[in-house]
Amino acid sequence: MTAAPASEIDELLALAVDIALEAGTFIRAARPAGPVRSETKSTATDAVTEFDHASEALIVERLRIERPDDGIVAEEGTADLGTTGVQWVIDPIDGTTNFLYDLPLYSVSIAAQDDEGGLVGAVYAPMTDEVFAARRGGGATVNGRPISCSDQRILAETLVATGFGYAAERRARQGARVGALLPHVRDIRRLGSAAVDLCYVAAGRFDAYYEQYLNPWDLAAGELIAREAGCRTGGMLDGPARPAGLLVTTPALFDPMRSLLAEVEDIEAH
Ligand code: LIP
Repeated sequence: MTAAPASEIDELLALAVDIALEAGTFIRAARPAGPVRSETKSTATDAVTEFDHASEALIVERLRIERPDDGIVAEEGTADLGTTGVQWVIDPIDGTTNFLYDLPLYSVSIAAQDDEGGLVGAVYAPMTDEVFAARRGGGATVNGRPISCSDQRILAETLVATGFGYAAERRARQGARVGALLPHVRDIRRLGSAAVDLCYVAAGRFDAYYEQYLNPWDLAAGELIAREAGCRTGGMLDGPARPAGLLVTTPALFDPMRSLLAEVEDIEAH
């Protein structure tokens, strides 16, 4: 497929932002105070609510109207092939556990990709009313204002975000690793939404983020936003950024962080 013209990429970005704002505003308004019912997916703590499904339905309906021949893949089951070479990758609520507990840090993550990777990305965090956005080669913004990663170069002064999988045996190893990492960095944060974590590195609010066992929709928008904000992104221990393992840092921290993660990789969970 030939690369989309700049005008079309601008339209894709405007659409991603508009739909993320609509879906995020909807779930913020629709969520009742107090507990909400949920079902479980991969484990008893991997929750999904009626609001995840409603957000995905709203997003998919908008995309099918505005971009009927594009592909769509979304967390709660939408999988349309498409014919244009543009594929939308959607997390209707990233940070579902936070949403379930009425905690403020959840987001709607919408990305469009082509055969070269990320084209546009939009992440809207409704409770902080911040929409992070980027287009390939066009830089990154929050609420329309340019953002860039921090200039942190010192590992011992690095604020690191991470997250954990839903399976107990994975969490045991992930907990051992973060414990081994802690004495070597400033501090750790675990906010509960990979998309928000990635955007916070992009905005200089974190210096680094790593996580394993994600899904494509967790990072599709945020990884592009981080790269366009000047971050370096890649696999947690090697290779390219991917759901199985992801590391995003300021340019100076990437190699030291990857080396540190490799050192603590062999920590056995006790
Ligand atoms: C979540 C990620 C988070 C990770 C959680 C979960 P979800 O996505 O955003 O970073 O630590 O385990 O995968 O399930 O809320 O869409």
